[in-house]
Amino acid sequence: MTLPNDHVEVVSKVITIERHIIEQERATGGATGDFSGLLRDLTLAIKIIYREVSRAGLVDILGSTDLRNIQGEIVQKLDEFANGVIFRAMDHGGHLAVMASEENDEFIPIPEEYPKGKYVLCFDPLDGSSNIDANVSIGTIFSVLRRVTPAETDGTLEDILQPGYKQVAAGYAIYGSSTMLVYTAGHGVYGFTYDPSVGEFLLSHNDIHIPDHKGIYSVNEGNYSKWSPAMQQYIDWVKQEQPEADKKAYSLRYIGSMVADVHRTLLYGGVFLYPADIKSKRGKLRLLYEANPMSFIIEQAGGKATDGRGNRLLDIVPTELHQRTPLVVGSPKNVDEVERFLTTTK
Ligand code: AHM
Ligand code: MG
Repeated sequence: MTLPNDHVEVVSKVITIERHIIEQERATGGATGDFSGLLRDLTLAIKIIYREVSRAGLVDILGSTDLRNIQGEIVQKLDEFANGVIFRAMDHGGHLAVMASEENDEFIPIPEEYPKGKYVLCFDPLDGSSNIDANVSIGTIFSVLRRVTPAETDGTLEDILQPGYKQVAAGYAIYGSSTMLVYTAGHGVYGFTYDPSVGEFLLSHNDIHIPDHKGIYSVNEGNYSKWSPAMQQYIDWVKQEQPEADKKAYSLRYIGSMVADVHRTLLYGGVFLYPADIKSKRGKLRLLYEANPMSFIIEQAGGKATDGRGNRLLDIVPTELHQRTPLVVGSPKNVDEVERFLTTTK
């Protein structure tokens, strides 16, 4: 079997994501089936989103929300569609106390008629959706926390505003040349590739480890003039011939779709950055729906995730639902290099 790199183990058995989750739950003890039930519901939502994303070029569902389809019904934008699918797949299973989505201004309560569970789900239903028209990979990102308010009551903002190190699971689906689901429940990172002919996500990337270092940087360099001098100096430095290895300058890879940029970084190594700048003083990406889940995955794969100012992203205590944060994630040595510039250069 050809592997994307030598950091991913060969998988010889056919293992569905559902079976993998159940086995992991058993191996780590305390399995009630609740958590595997939650991820099963979420996997179903992801399959439905995949189906619509893969049809996006065929049917006229792109563009503004007031387009009408052939039946004269109002057509939804794909990110709103994805948001609705996740809500409808997750609201009645009895696993969740409350949800929060990048698409909703307020948190999303579980409807009155359904039981309230012990978990909290934060998600970005379709990240990078501005790229859909160009067939660029986009994705769904999710983060699962344990509730902190009393069992069986309605979940509150307090359940959602927890630091990332409290996550019990996180993952993303990437809708690309193939569709993959990558997740961690705190015991390593596993990747599953969707086989549309059987309708299942099958384990393809067992126990993913990010390379220690790679000469790749990934950032929107169009923001250069708005960055701090320290950030500019780091970027100037990666473009110089490096004293070690093959002496080459770093390669730039930037897709502009976080799921795709982080996925590549996870498999090939390097660093993905979205720093603060003079216009966006707290960066662009959201802590709860983007930074925390990706940081959990990157750390579980042996990487690092910081805000570029010496702070581990997973330690940040959120104060707002849509809080943004500067972000530096990737191979541990690459992140250290960035930190060295950002914390010591004037
Ligand atoms: P979105 O949540 O509105 O899709 O925005 C998030 C996206 C990320 O996927 C990506 O990393 C970033 O925005 C790209 O931003 P920019 O266009 O400024 O480079
Ligand atoms: Mg997003």
